[in-house]
Amino acid sequence: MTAVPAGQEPPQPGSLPSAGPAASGPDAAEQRLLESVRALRAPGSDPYGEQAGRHPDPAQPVRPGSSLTVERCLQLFDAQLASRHLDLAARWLRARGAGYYTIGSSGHEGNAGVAAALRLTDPALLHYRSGAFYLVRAAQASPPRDGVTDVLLGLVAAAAEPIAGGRHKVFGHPELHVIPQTSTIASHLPRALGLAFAVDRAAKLGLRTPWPEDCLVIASFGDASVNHSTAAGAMNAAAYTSFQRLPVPLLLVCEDNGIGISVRTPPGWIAASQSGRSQLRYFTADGADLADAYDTTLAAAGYVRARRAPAFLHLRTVRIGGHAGSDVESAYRSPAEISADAERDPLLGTARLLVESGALTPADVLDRYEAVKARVLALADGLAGASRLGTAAEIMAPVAPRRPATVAANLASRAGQVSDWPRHRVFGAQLPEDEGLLTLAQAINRALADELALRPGMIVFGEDVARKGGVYGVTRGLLRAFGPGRVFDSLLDEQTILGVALGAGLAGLLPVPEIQYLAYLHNAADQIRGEAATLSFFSRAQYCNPMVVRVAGLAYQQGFGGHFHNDNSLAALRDIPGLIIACPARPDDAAPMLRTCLAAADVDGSVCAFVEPIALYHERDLHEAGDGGWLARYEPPERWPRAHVPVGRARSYGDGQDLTIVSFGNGVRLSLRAARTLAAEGIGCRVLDLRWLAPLPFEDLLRAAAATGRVLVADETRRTGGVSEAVLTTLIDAGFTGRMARVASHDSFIPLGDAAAAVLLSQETIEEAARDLLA
Ligand SMILES: Cc1ncc(C[n+]2csc(CCOP(=O)(O)OP(=O)(O)O)c2C)c(N)n1
Ligand SMILES: [Mg+2]
Repeated sequence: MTAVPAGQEPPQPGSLPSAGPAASGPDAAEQRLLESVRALRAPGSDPYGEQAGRHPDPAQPVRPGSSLTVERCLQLFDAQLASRHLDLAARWLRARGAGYYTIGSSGHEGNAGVAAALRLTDPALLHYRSGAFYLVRAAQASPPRDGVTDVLLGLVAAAAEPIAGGRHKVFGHPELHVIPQTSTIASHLPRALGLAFAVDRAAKLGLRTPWPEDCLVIASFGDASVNHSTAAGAMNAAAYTSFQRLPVPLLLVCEDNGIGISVRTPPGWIAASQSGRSQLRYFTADGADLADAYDTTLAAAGYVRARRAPAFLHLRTVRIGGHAGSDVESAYRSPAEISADAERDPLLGTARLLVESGALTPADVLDRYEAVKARVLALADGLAGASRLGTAAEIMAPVAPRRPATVAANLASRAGQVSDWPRHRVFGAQLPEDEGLLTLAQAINRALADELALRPGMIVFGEDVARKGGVYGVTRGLLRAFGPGRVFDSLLDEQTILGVALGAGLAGLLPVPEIQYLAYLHNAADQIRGEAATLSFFSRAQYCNPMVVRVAGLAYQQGFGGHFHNDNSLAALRDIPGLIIACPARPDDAAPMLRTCLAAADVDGSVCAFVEPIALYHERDLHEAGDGGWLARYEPPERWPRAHVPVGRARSYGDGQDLTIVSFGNGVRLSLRAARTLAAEGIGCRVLDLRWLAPLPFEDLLRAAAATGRVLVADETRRTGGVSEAVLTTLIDAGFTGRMARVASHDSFIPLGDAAAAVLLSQETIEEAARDLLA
């Protein structure tokens, strides 16, 4: 056990609040609930709450017409009570410096009915007020899990917490099929859509996923979150996909407590905005009425499961006790509003159901309440000093687990499986290795085809990739060869494209989404930064979302100008922990690097950004028109293992002794041209193509720098936040003491036409900087 930091003494058993209601003291909400329970009367009972002697059959409906039995209602009530007491325990732990999270589920415990109406094997991406849902799910497992302990371990950031291991307080567990979510509201909805799409797509492709074919995906979120563009985009994408008669078994559950922190949702807005939508069937239930929540979820889930179509379940809830422990809601809500919520307390609702059915007396309810409270608090007390993460190594272990040798072996074994016959079916009479010299675009195209043939779970999708074959023809012919099940056009929404990748990767497919231009990655960057890159971290690598995101980018396009088609900023990708960034410059690097990324995604669950320099797609020449210096042959499969380019290995050109020019992407071609000019002046250069921008090729860089003792970085990204900053600091950190300089593009956007050259790195600036450095 790690010691609790100073000032955070673990609570002593003697400091436990007593289980009696009188001791719950200042918690007005709790007092009010208990008073309301005491005032409940069973039909036919006398004014003192004595029953008329009914003991309903446990298998009977708890209310006529409901599918919820008395027995199930009692079980769910216990989960609701435990969830409420977890919220109280969270505040108690926090007050004692032993807990770190107080956003609770109070008022939302109706989601116990949602969980009960679904299957354990329905993957769930949950709102942060899902305590009762989680506890019900935990009880569904065989053997059942103690969900209370799981949640408490999360509250105290214990290393033993089953999903995030103390990295965050999230709901998640692989055995419960609960996938952990980030705190970014609505950001899980594109993934949820992608997962719903992928479970059916995988089945269609004859592939297994961790979930049964008739599963549905449940994603829950709050009412304020509905207005987020991420939610709007995901719901639109679900409806759009379903409109095309493609299966989308997605149950969207909006837990509408009428408020987002302090901002009221206009009363009626959720129903007004979501009911009657085409392709998104609307259901609504009273979250304070467990039987209604259960019955309505059964109906909604039945619809989604049978029709494989999305539905929106509007669960009307309340919020009890403020947004979080630190939130003083009386500052922005009137006492009348707070009381109105208390009257709709779901615990009171379930107590009423059970009392009215004759299953419990008010006194029984109070006993149950206290018994659960005592159990939860005793557990909280026991876990308050649980061991936490300590070292950076412990914390970072699941960021992006890497096994380079296994990646190489995976690649080699795939190469060993290649046989000519299916390749001829894909490529026709002429195999790519017999085509002669290829461009970068052609090499990527051929590698995609070979890999699609070898990896049955690989899917290629994005805007214009299928029928058109990509804006630059990189995916041409893939639709014809592999069919629309594996190569398809997406709707025009980068967030959805990445969401489909997130869900497909989670489902075990190998998604290769294309982002049409680097500039358009930026409007969906959170799906990589906040979602894709963090899943392994927040799940202790129990979940991963492998993907290779192809991004056409960088500058120097002839004829298609302006910033958005020539975006040269990679800063938003470069600082993402664990992300692999590949940037091939030449055809003979692009194909093996793509293979490495796919193998890494397959083997390690890696998230890879494969940045393709548009200006080099169709480039043929290096020095003179017609020299064919930028073309290369495609390696036949038997040579793939030998041609393997591991992540983080650079490529070196030349053996000049005066200067090492470090570059990547378009800069490699500019640098090679500059090196020739400089050679004519008697300056011997070698050029190092980094090839991988994350992780940077540390050892190759140091070796190349040491070879000449002088380094010039030629960086086509911006001076600020660009790659050159990382290269130079890497050299300094490593103790390199030789001369260093850099040339980069300006901190500007790219203008239209020839003016672009004024702000971009050029061959001439590289040459001048080299002369200066050597002067
Ligand atoms: C994208 C984003 N913006 C802001 C926040 C901060 N934030 C956390 S919860 C919240 C309100 C959410 O309200 P709602 O969706 O109604 O859920 P509730 O908390 O009421 O259950 C906000 C603004 C966030 N987590 N994510
Ligand atoms: Mg809300």
